[in-house]
Amino acid sequence: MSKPIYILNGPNLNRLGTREPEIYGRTTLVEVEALCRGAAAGHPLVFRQSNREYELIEWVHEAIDEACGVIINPAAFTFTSMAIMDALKMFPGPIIELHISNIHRREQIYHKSYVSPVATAVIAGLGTDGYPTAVRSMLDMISRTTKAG
Ligand code: DHK
Repeated sequence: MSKPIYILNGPNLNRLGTREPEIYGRTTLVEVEALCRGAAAGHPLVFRQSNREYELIEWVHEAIDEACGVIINPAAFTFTSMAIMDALKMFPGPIIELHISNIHRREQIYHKSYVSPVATAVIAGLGTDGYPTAVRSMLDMISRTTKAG
């Protein structure tokens, strides 16, 4: 059985669909999870959301032992959390940092990510379509590493 891909979502993303739809769109987090499972084509996924920083850190620790890859939308913790950055540093597999909006086109406070320096790749600005895109990219990265042995 393949190890699952962990998809972790940070604060306020539980309000996706009604939260600032002009920035984040009208797709709900439940619908985003379904998009991810569709793109995973049967590869196991663990899909979670929390407004608590410590919980996201606990899930990254869990992923160190359980996951083949991590896709993380740290939301506002992107710009504040060295703790999440330090946790991700310990993850041995590929990490995709994901943002629904193009953070680099937004206000200055959204420009410096603590996660990007430890991520394999960053996806930003594709809207919620960024999630299934990240899943497909993660599957490609995993199959490449598996082939490389
Ligand atoms: C989501 C958030 O909640 C913001 O704090 C980030 C990110 C952007 C997103 O685009 O998914 O700045």
